[in-house]
Amino acid sequence: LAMLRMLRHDFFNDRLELWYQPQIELASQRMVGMEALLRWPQANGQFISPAVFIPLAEYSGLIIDIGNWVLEQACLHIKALEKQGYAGLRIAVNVSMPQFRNHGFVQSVIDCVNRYQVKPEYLELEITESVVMDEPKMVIDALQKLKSFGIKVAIDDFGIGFSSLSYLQQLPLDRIKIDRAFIRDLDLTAGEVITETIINLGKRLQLFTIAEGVENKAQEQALKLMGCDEVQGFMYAKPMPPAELLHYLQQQK
Ligand code: G
Ligand code: G
Ligand code: MN
Ligand code: NA
Repeated sequence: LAMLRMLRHDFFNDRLELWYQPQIELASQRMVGMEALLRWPQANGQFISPAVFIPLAEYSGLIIDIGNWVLEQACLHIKALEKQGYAGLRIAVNVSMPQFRNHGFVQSVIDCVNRYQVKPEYLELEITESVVMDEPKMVIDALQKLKSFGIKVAIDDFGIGFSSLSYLQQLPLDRIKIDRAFIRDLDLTAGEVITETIINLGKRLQLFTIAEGVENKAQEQALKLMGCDEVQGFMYAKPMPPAELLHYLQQQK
């Protein structure tokens, strides 16, 4: 648990960073939003992956404080971008199960949006299938409240979990994020069929679709033909700190 102690220490000493990865609308090729991704820098210049420390934070309960900080940073970042002439960009924030379980989660999200006077539709929450399946009723209830306030909801890593498709109708979703495993395998029949099926499912349910992990032109072209709405991946941009993101936006002009 040495790592947890370090994480707690670094978090309370303001050493976690929130980076942003652009999300691009395929039709216009314009950046329309970004995903916020935690980074934990180490003294040696390396980073410990969130895939490693988020589970620790979840198990210890630290994720509640970290999650609130992430939401706050995201709201501050939306406002900062607005002031710099980039209004209308959406920020997607990953939310994990203990945050939903925490009493007052819904209100704390709404308070955060109000405190920073962010348009609620510019904030999107990303939840995974496992969060939904863990406690469907509670999660659906919480999401409905957030949705009626105007906050957007995306289902993350879609297709690799064990969700029942019936929940897709009950969830107040706006967007499906197609897991990058299917995009990686787009050149194989299985990847192609699954990706196309998810995009068509989105169309029938009137949900936007975004493909994760897009790394090359062939994948982009295939997704365009299938009618996918948005893309995110190393081909466009890697996750980057706020100053670098601003630079990226300036170059897009
Ligand atoms: O950025 P990277 O690929 O290293 O992220 C690895 C995992 O960590 C992803 O599944 C991502 O959803 C998760 N993650 C990154 N930032 C956050 C965060 O702020 N909150 C939560 N709950 N998960 C995050
Ligand atoms: O699980 P989630 O979708 O929240 O995780 C997003 C993670 O995917 C981030 O850690 C990010 O670094 C990673 N990622 C983003 N774009 C690409 C990509 O094009 N290829 C690969 N392999 N990973 C990516
Ligand atoms: Mn995500
Ligand atoms: Na994902």
